[in-house]
Amino acid sequence: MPLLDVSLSPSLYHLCKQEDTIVVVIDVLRATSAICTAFEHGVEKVIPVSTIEEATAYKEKGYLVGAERDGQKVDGFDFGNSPYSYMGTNIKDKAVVLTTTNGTKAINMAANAHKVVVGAFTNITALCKWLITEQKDVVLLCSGWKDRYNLEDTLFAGAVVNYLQKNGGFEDATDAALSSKYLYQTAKSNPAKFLRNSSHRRRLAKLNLKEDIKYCLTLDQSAVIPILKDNVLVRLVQD
Ligand code: 3SL
Repeated sequence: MPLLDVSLSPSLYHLCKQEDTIVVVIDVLRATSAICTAFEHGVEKVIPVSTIEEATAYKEKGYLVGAERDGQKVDGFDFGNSPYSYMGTNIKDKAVVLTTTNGTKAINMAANAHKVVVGAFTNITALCKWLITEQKDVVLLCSGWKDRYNLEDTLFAGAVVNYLQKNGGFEDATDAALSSKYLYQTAKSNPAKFLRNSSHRRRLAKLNLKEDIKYCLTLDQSAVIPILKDNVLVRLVQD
């Protein structure tokens, strides 16, 4: 029977089973939501890089590059990390390079797992249905904030655990997975209200990014699941 686990921060990921495991990388506010949005709007691939130096090298080669640090777009790049930046026709059929404070680092950290996919509230049902068809051990990797726990990624992890346990035969779950599920069950009637005092929601609200938050908490705007192949995110093609 497959096991569900949650890495509540990147600093705990080394304790999770990684071989023969599907890792779902989560950075609800906002990196994984932005990535899902880019695929929904036709991007061909997203190259996640961890540093500004790597992003700069791609920019110099002529790539479209998004770069965010501490919630803000980094000067000199094409995009920041707002999902709204990835809705234009300028990204269609193109490769986009992306570096963000936490999300792209978590994606690269998980690169050696059996499969690495990207999850957000915006693609949650498609993601959960696919995980049920795979019947593999799953680690939900919360990107957190600079190696710290955060509420929104845990909430999403809990929503996935809740769905998989209800619909998918995933009875085995670690305490981290169960506590995420219990958190989600407390919050599910009004996730936005539940997150009102969370640190990153307040950080983004100060930067006038309330519309981004609203968008990132909206369910099922896409059925696309981005998957990592040779260190590049592409659209998962299901049989
Ligand atoms: O940490 C990240 O990767 C970002 O999602 C943070 S922010 O929402 O762009 O501030």
